Amino acid sequence: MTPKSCAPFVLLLALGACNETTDSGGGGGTPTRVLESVSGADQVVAPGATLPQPIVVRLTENNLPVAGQPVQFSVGGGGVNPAVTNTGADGQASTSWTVANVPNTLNLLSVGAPSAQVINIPSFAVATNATLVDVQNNQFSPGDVTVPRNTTVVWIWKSSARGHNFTPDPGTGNAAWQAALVTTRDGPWLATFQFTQAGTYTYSCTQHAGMVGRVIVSP
Ligand SMILES: [Cu+2]
Repeated sequence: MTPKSCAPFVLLLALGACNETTDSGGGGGTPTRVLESVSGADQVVAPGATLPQPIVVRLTENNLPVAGQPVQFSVGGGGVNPAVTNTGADGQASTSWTVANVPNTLNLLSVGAPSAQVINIPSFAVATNATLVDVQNNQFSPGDVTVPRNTTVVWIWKSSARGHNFTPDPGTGNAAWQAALVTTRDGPWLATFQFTQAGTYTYSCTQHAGMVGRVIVSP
């Protein structure tokens, strides 16, 4: 199928546009189907672990399930089982995802199906000795954490997180802490900081009044 934007007299431009369309579609051409995440996104696990819940996606066309289509799951590290499976009568397909053994990382599972745009489903691999803070619902949760020195704190923006930043309060901590700033973004995202010096570290999201947090590092 040729998108309307691919007029023959602007061949180079058209090729670029066509390639983009092809890249984003599982089977090439203009996406006519919708591939969406049903469940299993945003799980937080230990590095190298298999997610406790399967990843479930659904393929639809005009809001009706599309059965018998190959869905392909792929990851940069770790693995999936199965990597390819057909959609069922409900249009759904699922896989089991084992994340790479890399601590404190955001992982993305790429999912494709014929004539549908590729989607990315996130999970988070967090070291068992790290401290987790959720960035959601216009708050850092928990807002206050107290940790021993050398602890790594991991802030997670899940898929539903919208428009939050991470801004160390000016004049607090050291240069590394000030540089830990994360500009305003939607989830999924992940930020980490290892606290090597005792003290109280304060920060906020400048987009939302009262969205503040503290890390108290014991001597
Ligand atoms: Cu915010």
